[in-house]
Amino acid sequence: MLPEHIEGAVLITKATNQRYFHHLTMAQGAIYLSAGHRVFFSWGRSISPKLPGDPEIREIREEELGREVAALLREESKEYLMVEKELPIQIYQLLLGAGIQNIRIGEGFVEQWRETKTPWEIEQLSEACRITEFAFDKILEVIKPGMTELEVAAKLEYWMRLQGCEEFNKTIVASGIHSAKPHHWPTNKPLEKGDFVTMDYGCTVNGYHSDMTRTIILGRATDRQKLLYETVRVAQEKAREVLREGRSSGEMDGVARRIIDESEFRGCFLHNLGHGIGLDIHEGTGLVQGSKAILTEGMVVSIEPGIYVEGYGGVRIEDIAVVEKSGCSVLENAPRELIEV
Ligand SMILES: [Mn+2]
Repeated sequence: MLPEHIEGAVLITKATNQRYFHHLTMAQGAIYLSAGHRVFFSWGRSISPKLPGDPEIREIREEELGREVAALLREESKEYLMVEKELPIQIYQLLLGAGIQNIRIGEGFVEQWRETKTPWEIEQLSEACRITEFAFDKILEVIKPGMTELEVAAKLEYWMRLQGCEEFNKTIVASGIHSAKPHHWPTNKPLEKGDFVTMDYGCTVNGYHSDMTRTIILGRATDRQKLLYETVRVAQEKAREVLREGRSSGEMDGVARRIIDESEFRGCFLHNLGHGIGLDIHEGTGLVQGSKAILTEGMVVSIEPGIYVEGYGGVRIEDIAVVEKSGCSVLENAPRELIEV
């Protein structure tokens, strides 16, 4: 598991990086990794390993961490301890206090391992996506003019909770002119007939995030609304069709951006096409304008083009997809045709 160039031992303290190894929902501690050891030093709770291959758990008090790590380093004759750049200062002090002198910072090494998802990780992502789509089906049954953006957000979260998700993403519900803001925060504004309603939301299962956006219309769409919607839908579809291993991040962004920029909505796609996703909602390689990063099998990215017209409204359609050798597997398949309710 440890890259060969790491001859020392590694101490993992960042929460999502720890979770990559111990798979526990409620846990506090730090993980020691070396060629010979995988130990989760846990404090505050009595817990047991969750999956085969998870680290051995040693219950300690937080103050004992330095001493425990120093003892393992001595036992294994390791020359140095590699830590993450986000190492909390109180843990740094515990390490120093235990006489550990040779501490090196490893830049994003666990994040690199996390880029390529295992089949188990893809199962967790898929389950989070299933729950997210379930909530979309439910909201379509009840959404109507007069409901507020906050009520829509609360209902989406309610249905995801009942399906057993762990946490929610920051739920965005943006209606009418608010939909022209990619990151609008839901308010008490009542939905009105003729509004675009953009819902960008998701949840976690075993720590793994879904992320989905759908825009619907209340009542009948005007011709301009249809044109705007259709331009985003085609841009998203095109990007899904061409996503595969070997494409560059920037090339992917360009595929969707070109379609929007060749329409009358030129310049209205205000963000990148997508981000990597996993234990963090934004992680790893995304689909970023101008980026030369190459996509490889097992990466998971969002595909989320949008058009935002200030003072008028906007549309975004988002799914997440696993990059494969000769294509991709889209994990969310809620309807993408314009829905008028
Ligand atoms: Mn997203």
